[in-house]
Amino acid sequence: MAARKMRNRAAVELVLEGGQAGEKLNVAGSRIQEGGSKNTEKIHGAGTTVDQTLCAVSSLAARQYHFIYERKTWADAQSYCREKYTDLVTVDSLDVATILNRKVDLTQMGSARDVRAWIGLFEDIQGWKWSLVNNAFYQGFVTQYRNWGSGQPDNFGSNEPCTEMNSRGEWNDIPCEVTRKPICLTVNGQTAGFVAIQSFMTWTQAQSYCRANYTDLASVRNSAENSNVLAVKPSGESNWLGLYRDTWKWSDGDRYQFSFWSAGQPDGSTEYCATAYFSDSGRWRNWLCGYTKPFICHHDPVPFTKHVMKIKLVRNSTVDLNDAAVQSDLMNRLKQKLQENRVQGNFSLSWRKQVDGKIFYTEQQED
Ligand SMILES: [Ca+2]
Ligand SMILES: [Ca+2]
Repeated sequence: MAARKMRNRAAVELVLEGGQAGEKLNVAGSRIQEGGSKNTEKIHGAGTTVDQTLCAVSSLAARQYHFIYERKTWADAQSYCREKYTDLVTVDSLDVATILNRKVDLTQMGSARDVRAWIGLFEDIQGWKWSLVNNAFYQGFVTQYRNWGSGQPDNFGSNEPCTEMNSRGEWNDIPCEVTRKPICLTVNGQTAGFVAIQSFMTWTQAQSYCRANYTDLASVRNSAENSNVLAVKPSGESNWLGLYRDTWKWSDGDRYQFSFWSAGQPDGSTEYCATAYFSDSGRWRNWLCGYTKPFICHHDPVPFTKHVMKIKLVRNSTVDLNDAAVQSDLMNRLKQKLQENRVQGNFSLSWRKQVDGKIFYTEQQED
Protein backbone atom coordinates (compact mmCIF):
# COMPACT_ATOMS: atom_id res chain seq x y z
CA MET A 1 0.00 0.00 0.00
CA ALA A 2 1.43 3.31 -1.08
CA ALA A 3 2.17 5.75 1.60
CA ARG A 4 -0.14 8.68 1.65
CA LYS A 5 1.58 11.96 1.53
CA MET A 6 0.53 15.30 2.80
CA ARG A 7 0.43 18.12 0.34
CA ASN A 8 0.69 21.69 1.19
CA ARG A 9 -2.18 23.42 -0.55
CA ALA A 10 -2.26 27.19 -0.82
CA ALA A 11 -5.31 29.15 -1.77
CA VAL A 12 -5.42 32.65 -3.09
CA GLU A 13 -8.09 34.96 -4.40
CA LEU A 14 -7.21 36.81 -7.54
CA VAL A 15 -9.21 39.89 -8.41
CA LEU A 16 -9.53 40.93 -12.03
CA GLU A 17 -10.99 44.36 -12.56
CA GLY A 18 -11.58 46.14 -15.80
CA GLY A 19 -13.88 46.90 -18.68
CA GLN A 20 -16.72 49.40 -18.74
CA ALA A 21 -19.22 49.96 -16.03
CA GLY A 22 -21.71 47.23 -16.53
CA GLU A 23 -22.86 43.88 -15.41
CA LYS A 24 -20.95 42.31 -12.60
CA LEU A 25 -19.76 38.80 -13.16
CA ASN A 26 -18.39 36.65 -10.43
CA VAL A 27 -16.40 33.55 -11.13
CA ALA A 28 -15.36 32.87 -7.59
CA GLY A 29 -14.72 29.22 -7.09
CA SER A 30 -12.61 28.66 -10.18
CA ARG A 31 -9.92 26.37 -9.01
CA ILE A 32 -6.41 25.98 -10.08
CA GLN A 33 -4.17 23.25 -8.93
CA GLU A 34 -0.55 23.85 -9.26
CA GLY A 35 1.74 21.14 -8.20
CA GLY A 36 4.86 19.12 -8.61
CA SER A 37 7.30 21.88 -9.12
CA LYS A 38 9.89 23.62 -7.04
CA ASN A 39 8.58 27.04 -7.79
CA THR A 40 5.72 28.73 -9.54
CA GLU A 41 7.40 28.68 -12.93
CA LYS A 42 5.94 25.37 -13.91
CA ILE A 43 2.29 24.66 -13.67
CA HIS A 44 1.35 21.04 -14.08
CA GLY A 45 -0.77 18.53 -12.37
CA ALA A 46 -4.25 17.22 -12.35
CA GLY A 47 -7.24 19.46 -12.63
CA THR A 48 -7.56 22.92 -13.99
CA THR A 49 -4.36 24.79 -14.71
CA VAL A 50 -3.74 28.46 -14.19
CA ASP A 51 -3.65 28.85 -17.96
CA GLN A 52 -7.00 27.19 -18.46
CA THR A 53 -8.67 29.23 -15.78
CA LEU A 54 -7.27 32.49 -17.07
CA CYS A 55 -8.37 31.51 -20.55
CA ALA A 56 -11.87 30.86 -19.31
CA VAL A 57 -12.00 34.13 -17.41
CA SER A 58 -10.50 36.25 -20.15
CA SER A 59 -12.80 34.72 -22.73
CA LEU A 60 -15.59 36.36 -20.78
CA ALA A 61 -14.02 39.69 -21.65
CA ALA A 62 -12.17 39.16 -24.93
CA ARG A 63 -13.69 39.50 -28.37
CA GLN A 64 -14.80 36.19 -29.83
CA TYR A 65 -14.84 35.16 -33.48
CA HIS A 66 -17.43 32.98 -35.15
CA PHE A 67 -17.23 31.49 -38.63
CA ILE A 68 -20.61 30.94 -40.26
CA TYR A 69 -20.30 28.60 -43.23
CA GLU A 70 -23.85 29.08 -44.46
CA ARG A 71 -23.67 31.32 -47.53
CA LYS A 72 -25.26 34.75 -47.44
CA THR A 73 -24.95 38.08 -49.25
CA TRP A 74 -22.86 40.69 -47.41
CA ALA A 75 -25.97 42.59 -46.25
CA ASP A 76 -27.68 39.41 -45.02
CA ALA A 77 -24.47 38.35 -43.29
CA GLN A 78 -24.32 41.73 -41.56
CA SER A 79 -27.91 41.38 -40.33
CA TYR A 80 -27.22 37.86 -39.11
CA CYS A 81 -24.11 38.90 -37.17
CA ARG A 82 -25.86 41.89 -35.63
CA GLU A 83 -28.74 39.73 -34.52
CA LYS A 84 -26.80 36.76 -33.16
CA TYR A 85 -23.51 38.36 -32.14
CA THR A 86 -22.16 41.91 -32.26
CA ASP A 87 -21.34 42.58 -35.91
CA LEU A 88 -19.51 41.35 -39.00
CA VAL A 89 -15.89 40.92 -38.01
CA THR A 90 -13.49 43.88 -37.78
CA VAL A 91 -9.93 42.91 -38.70
CA ASP A 92 -7.95 45.78 -37.22
CA SER A 93 -4.59 44.11 -36.65
CA LEU A 94 -2.37 41.30 -37.77
CA ASP A 95 -3.26 39.58 -34.49
CA VAL A 96 -6.89 39.31 -35.53
CA ALA A 97 -5.92 38.11 -39.01
CA THR A 98 -3.80 35.43 -37.37
CA ILE A 99 -6.67 34.30 -35.14
CA LEU A 100 -8.96 34.01 -38.17
CA ASN A 101 -6.37 32.02 -40.11
CA ARG A 102 -6.08 29.67 -37.18
CA LYS A 103 -9.82 29.25 -36.70
CA VAL A 104 -11.00 28.83 -40.27
CA ASP A 105 -12.16 25.35 -41.28
CA LEU A 106 -11.21 25.20 -44.95
CA THR A 107 -13.12 21.96 -45.48
CA GLN A 108 -16.35 23.86 -44.91
CA MET A 109 -15.50 26.74 -47.22
CA GLY A 110 -16.44 25.13 -50.52
CA SER A 111 -14.17 24.76 -53.51
CA ALA A 112 -10.46 25.27 -53.03
CA ARG A 113 -10.55 28.27 -55.35
CA ASP A 114 -13.20 30.03 -53.37
CA VAL A 115 -12.04 29.97 -49.77
CA ARG A 116 -13.21 33.44 -48.93
CA ALA A 117 -15.56 34.79 -46.28
CA TRP A 118 -17.22 38.18 -45.85
CA ILE A 119 -15.68 40.49 -43.28
CA GLY A 120 -17.12 43.79 -42.01
CA LEU A 121 -15.20 45.99 -44.45
CA PHE A 122 -17.26 47.81 -47.10
CA GLU A 123 -16.89 50.81 -49.34
CA ASP A 124 -19.24 53.62 -48.34
CA ILE A 125 -20.26 54.40 -51.89
CA GLN A 126 -23.32 56.51 -50.91
CA GLY A 127 -21.57 58.56 -48.25
CA TRP A 128 -20.94 61.76 -50.21
CA LYS A 129 -20.51 64.88 -48.07
CA TRP A 130 -19.28 68.43 -48.38
CA SER A 131 -15.96 69.64 -47.07
CA LEU A 132 -17.76 72.59 -45.46
CA VAL A 133 -19.74 71.59 -42.38
CA ASN A 134 -22.06 74.45 -41.43
CA ASN A 135 -25.69 73.66 -40.67
CA ALA A 136 -26.78 77.29 -40.74
CA PHE A 137 -25.40 77.62 -44.26
CA TYR A 138 -27.14 74.51 -45.59
CA GLN A 139 -30.41 74.93 -43.65
CA GLY A 140 -31.68 71.40 -43.83
CA PHE A 141 -31.51 69.26 -46.88
CA VAL A 142 -29.70 71.38 -49.45
CA THR A 143 -26.57 69.33 -48.75
CA GLN A 144 -28.23 66.78 -51.04
CA TYR A 145 -28.11 68.69 -54.33
CA ARG A 146 -26.08 66.77 -56.96
CA ASN A 147 -25.37 67.36 -60.63
CA TRP A 148 -23.58 64.17 -61.64
CA GLY A 149 -22.79 63.69 -65.31
CA SER A 150 -24.29 60.73 -67.12
CA GLY A 151 -23.03 57.43 -65.70
CA GLN A 152 -21.35 59.16 -62.73
CA PRO A 153 -20.33 58.55 -60.05
CA ASP A 154 -18.79 55.34 -61.40
CA ASN A 155 -15.87 54.83 -58.98
CA PHE A 156 -13.65 53.93 -61.91
CA GLY A 157 -10.75 51.70 -60.85
CA SER A 158 -12.25 51.47 -57.34
CA ASN A 159 -10.54 54.74 -56.40
CA GLU A 160 -12.75 57.77 -56.99
CA PRO A 161 -13.77 59.39 -53.69
CA CYS A 162 -13.34 63.07 -54.77
CA THR A 163 -15.36 65.28 -57.12
CA GLU A 164 -14.60 67.61 -60.01
CA MET A 165 -16.87 69.80 -62.13
CA ASN A 166 -16.30 69.49 -65.87
CA SER A 167 -16.51 72.22 -68.48
CA ARG A 168 -20.28 71.67 -68.88
CA GLY A 169 -20.92 72.08 -65.15
CA GLU A 170 -21.46 68.35 -64.61
CA TRP A 171 -19.85 66.45 -61.77
CA ASN A 172 -17.56 63.44 -61.94
CA ASP A 173 -15.97 61.34 -59.19
CA ILE A 174 -12.21 60.99 -59.61
CA PRO A 175 -9.14 59.97 -57.59
CA CYS A 176 -8.17 62.58 -55.01
CA GLU A 177 -4.48 62.34 -55.97
CA VAL A 178 -4.86 63.91 -59.42
CA THR A 179 -4.28 67.66 -59.63
CA ARG A 180 -6.97 70.19 -60.51
CA LYS A 181 -7.42 73.88 -59.93
CA PRO A 182 -9.82 74.34 -57.01
CA ILE A 183 -12.99 76.38 -56.77
CA CYS A 184 -12.98 77.99 -53.33
CA LEU A 185 -16.02 79.21 -51.42
CA THR A 186 -16.57 82.31 -49.35
CA VAL A 187 -19.56 82.25 -47.02
CA ASN A 188 -21.22 85.38 -45.79
CA GLY A 189 -24.30 84.43 -43.79
CA GLN A 190 -26.43 82.56 -46.30
CA THR A 191 -24.58 83.92 -49.30
CA ALA A 192 -22.05 81.84 -51.21
CA GLY A 193 -19.32 83.36 -53.36
CA PHE A 194 -17.06 81.31 -55.62
CA VAL A 195 -13.42 81.94 -56.51
CA ALA A 196 -11.44 80.06 -59.15
CA ILE A 197 -7.84 79.40 -58.08
CA GLN A 198 -5.23 79.34 -60.81
CA SER A 199 -2.85 76.63 -59.58
CA PHE A 200 -3.02 72.85 -59.78
CA MET A 201 -3.37 70.88 -56.52
CA THR A 202 -4.49 67.50 -55.22
CA TRP A 203 -7.93 67.53 -53.58
CA THR A 204 -6.44 67.54 -50.07
CA GLN A 205 -4.08 70.39 -50.93
CA ALA A 206 -7.01 72.26 -52.47
CA GLN A 207 -9.05 71.80 -49.30
CA SER A 208 -6.22 73.16 -47.14
CA TYR A 209 -5.66 76.07 -49.50
CA CYS A 210 -9.33 77.09 -49.60
CA ARG A 211 -9.69 76.75 -45.84
CA ALA A 212 -6.62 78.89 -45.24
CA ASN A 213 -7.52 81.65 -47.70
CA TYR A 214 -11.32 81.51 -48.02
CA THR A 215 -14.03 79.58 -46.19
CA ASP A 216 -13.62 76.13 -47.75
CA LEU A 217 -13.72 74.22 -51.03
CA ALA A 218 -16.90 74.91 -53.01
CA SER A 219 -20.22 73.59 -51.73
CA VAL A 220 -23.06 73.69 -54.26
CA ARG A 221 -26.58 73.85 -52.82
CA ASN A 222 -28.73 74.21 -55.95
CA SER A 223 -28.67 74.60 -59.72
CA ALA A 224 -28.38 78.41 -59.49
CA GLU A 225 -25.16 78.03 -57.52
CA ASN A 226 -23.98 75.36 -59.95
CA SER A 227 -24.34 77.96 -62.69
CA ASN A 228 -22.44 80.48 -60.56
CA VAL A 229 -19.53 78.06 -60.23
CA LEU A 230 -19.61 77.36 -63.95
CA ALA A 231 -19.47 81.12 -64.59
CA VAL A 232 -16.26 81.66 -62.60
CA LYS A 233 -14.39 78.46 -63.48
CA PRO A 234 -11.76 78.40 -66.23
CA SER A 235 -13.35 77.21 -69.47
CA GLY A 236 -12.41 73.85 -70.94
CA GLU A 237 -11.15 72.53 -67.58
CA SER A 238 -12.34 70.35 -64.76
CA ASN A 239 -12.02 71.83 -61.28
CA TRP A 240 -12.25 70.61 -57.70
CA LEU A 241 -15.51 70.83 -55.77
CA GLY A 242 -15.73 70.18 -52.02
CA LEU A 243 -17.73 66.95 -52.40
CA TYR A 244 -15.97 63.79 -51.21
CA ARG A 245 -16.64 60.52 -49.41
CA ASP A 246 -14.84 58.13 -47.12
CA THR A 247 -13.58 54.99 -48.82
CA TRP A 248 -13.54 51.79 -46.78
CA LYS A 249 -15.34 51.47 -43.46
CA TRP A 250 -15.91 48.77 -40.86
CA SER A 251 -19.47 47.63 -40.27
CA ASP A 252 -19.14 48.22 -36.50
CA GLY A 253 -17.99 51.83 -37.02
CA ASP A 254 -14.32 51.26 -36.29
CA ARG A 255 -11.95 53.46 -38.25
CA TYR A 256 -10.29 51.89 -41.26
CA GLN A 257 -6.58 52.11 -40.48
CA PHE A 258 -5.01 48.66 -40.66
CA SER A 259 -4.77 47.46 -44.26
CA PHE A 260 -4.43 43.83 -45.32
CA TRP A 261 -5.30 43.77 -49.02
CA SER A 262 -4.10 41.08 -51.42
CA ALA A 263 -1.81 42.33 -54.17
CA GLY A 264 -3.77 44.29 -56.78
CA GLN A 265 -6.80 44.76 -54.52
CA PRO A 266 -9.12 46.51 -54.12
CA ASP A 267 -10.11 46.47 -57.79
CA GLY A 268 -13.36 46.45 -59.73
CA SER A 269 -15.43 49.63 -59.64
CA THR A 270 -18.55 47.97 -58.21
CA GLU A 271 -17.00 45.55 -55.72
CA TYR A 272 -18.00 47.37 -52.57
CA CYS A 273 -17.65 44.55 -50.03
CA ALA A 274 -14.55 42.80 -48.70
CA THR A 275 -13.73 39.16 -48.12
CA ALA A 276 -10.89 37.47 -46.30
CA TYR A 277 -9.24 35.13 -48.79
CA PHE A 278 -7.83 32.12 -46.94
CA SER A 279 -5.74 30.87 -49.86
CA ASP A 280 -3.77 34.06 -49.29
CA SER A 281 -3.44 34.10 -45.48
CA GLY A 282 -6.79 35.82 -45.06
CA ARG A 283 -5.76 38.88 -47.04
CA TRP A 284 -8.62 40.97 -48.35
CA ARG A 285 -10.25 40.95 -51.75
CA ASN A 286 -13.18 43.15 -52.59
CA TRP A 287 -16.11 41.44 -54.24
CA LEU A 288 -19.66 42.05 -55.43
CA CYS A 289 -21.81 42.44 -52.30
CA GLY A 290 -24.68 40.41 -53.76
CA TYR A 291 -22.70 37.18 -54.00
CA THR A 292 -23.32 34.63 -51.29
CA LYS A 293 -20.33 33.65 -49.20
CA PRO A 294 -19.52 32.22 -45.77
CA PHE A 295 -18.85 35.01 -43.28
CA ILE A 296 -17.27 35.83 -39.95
CA CYS A 297 -18.94 37.55 -37.00
CA HIS A 298 -17.37 38.91 -33.87
CA HIS A 299 -18.89 38.98 -30.45
CA ASP A 300 -18.08 41.39 -27.64
CA PRO A 301 -19.18 39.94 -24.34
CA VAL A 302 -20.91 42.00 -21.69
CA PRO A 303 -18.42 44.38 -20.12
CA PHE A 304 -17.53 43.42 -16.62
CA THR A 305 -16.43 45.29 -13.56
CA LYS A 306 -14.95 42.62 -11.42
CA HIS A 307 -14.07 38.97 -11.37
CA VAL A 308 -12.90 37.22 -8.28
CA MET A 309 -11.04 33.99 -8.90
CA LYS A 310 -10.05 31.64 -6.17
CA ILE A 311 -6.91 29.81 -7.10
CA LYS A 312 -5.55 26.79 -5.36
CA LEU A 313 -1.92 26.00 -5.75
CA VAL A 314 -0.67 22.57 -4.86
CA ARG A 315 3.00 22.33 -4.22
CA ASN A 316 5.47 19.90 -2.80
CA SER A 317 8.19 22.38 -2.24
CA THR A 318 8.93 24.82 0.45
CA VAL A 319 8.62 27.88 -1.76
CA ASP A 320 7.21 30.73 0.25
CA LEU A 321 4.15 32.01 -1.56
CA ASN A 322 4.07 35.02 0.69
CA ASP A 323 7.49 36.03 -0.55
CA ALA A 324 7.02 39.29 -2.46
CA ALA A 325 9.31 38.20 -5.31
CA VAL A 326 7.40 34.95 -5.82
CA GLN A 327 4.11 36.82 -5.81
CA SER A 328 5.26 39.41 -8.27
CA ASP A 329 6.63 36.74 -10.58
CA LEU A 330 3.33 34.88 -10.54
CA MET A 331 1.39 38.10 -11.02
CA ASN A 332 3.49 39.06 -14.02
CA ARG A 333 2.82 35.72 -15.64
CA LEU A 334 -0.91 36.02 -15.04
CA LYS A 335 -0.95 39.48 -16.57
CA GLN A 336 0.98 38.29 -19.57
CA LYS A 337 -1.54 35.52 -20.01
CA LEU A 338 -4.38 38.00 -20.02
CA GLN A 339 -2.69 40.02 -22.72
CA GLU A 340 -2.09 36.92 -24.80
CA ASN A 341 -5.79 36.27 -24.54
CA ARG A 342 -6.48 39.76 -25.85
CA VAL A 343 -8.46 41.03 -22.92
CA GLN A 344 -9.63 44.38 -24.25
CA GLY A 345 -9.57 47.71 -22.52
CA ASN A 346 -8.07 48.72 -19.24
CA PHE A 347 -7.90 46.03 -16.68
CA SER A 348 -6.06 45.56 -13.46
CA LEU A 349 -5.17 42.43 -11.62
CA SER A 350 -4.55 42.30 -7.93
CA TRP A 351 -4.38 39.87 -5.05
CA ARG A 352 -7.12 39.94 -2.53
CA LYS A 353 -5.72 40.11 0.98
CA GLN A 354 -7.13 37.91 3.70
CA VAL A 355 -8.26 39.36 7.00
CA ASP A 356 -4.84 38.73 8.48
CA GLY A 357 -3.21 40.73 5.68
CA LYS A 358 -1.74 37.68 4.01
CA ILE A 359 -2.48 36.85 0.42
CA PHE A 360 -1.88 33.12 0.37
CA TYR A 361 -3.09 30.85 3.05
CA THR A 362 -2.34 27.18 3.36
CA GLU A 363 -4.73 24.35 3.72
CA GLN A 364 -3.58 21.03 5.05
CA GLN A 365 -5.21 18.27 3.14
CA GLU A 366 -4.72 14.61 2.48
CA ASP A 367 -4.81 13.33 -1.04
CA1 LIG B 1 -15.88 58.87 -62.36
CA1 LIG C 1 -11.71 42.52 -56.30
